[in-house]
Amino acid sequence: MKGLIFRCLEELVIEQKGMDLWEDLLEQHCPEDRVYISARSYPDEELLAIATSVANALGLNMEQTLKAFGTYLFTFLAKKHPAIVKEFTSFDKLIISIDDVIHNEVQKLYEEPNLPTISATVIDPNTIELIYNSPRQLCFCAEGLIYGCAEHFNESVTIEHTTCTHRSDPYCTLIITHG
Ligand code: MNH
Ligand code: ZN
Repeated sequence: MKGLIFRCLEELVIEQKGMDLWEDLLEQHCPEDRVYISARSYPDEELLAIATSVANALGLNMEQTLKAFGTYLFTFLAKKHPAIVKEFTSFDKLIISIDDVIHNEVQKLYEEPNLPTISATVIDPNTIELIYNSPRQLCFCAEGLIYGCAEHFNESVTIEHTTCTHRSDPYCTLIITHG
């Protein structure tokens, strides 16, 4: 996972719980003197280990924690890459372009990013079916990103996670109902 993602988690933890907890988490889970550089890659296990401790500190489960993190991550990414997000004038236009446009741009900007495969299909004017597939199984983070995207466009959404690799399905299906 890119340092950028760790930087976002750092910002969230410091904002919610303070610098001392972040320092403790680094000490517990990382090699000495760890500094996250946005464009560099760091082990996925490190992110998961930190996120597990964050869940404990917040008294939430992993699913809730990854959703909350994903929601925060959307705003963070929109701040770091304003030009990419500004291409889109509505929630649904952005969602159906995650793979072809957004993550395609990310491929050009970052060296060997680890991205999920996402395909989104418009079912009707208020419904999008999104298929998420990734060896990292961060589907709850994806859900959070979608909630964050909805907030960005002042839309209200509900998400039904109808298939899930965490329940042994071959991929995750998110049925998104919006505005
Ligand atoms: Mn995107 C990683 C989903 C919008 C840039 N993105 C991820 C991951 C998920 C994801 C899930 C975690 C990796 C994985 O699952 O394998 N991303 C989304 C969704 C939306 C989205 C559902 C919109 C909603 N992503 C965006 C936007 C940007 C962006 C907007 C930037 C402008 N995403 C990234 C980057 C990574 C990432 C950068 C990290 C890649 C890496 O660590 O190697
Ligand atoms: Zn899932």
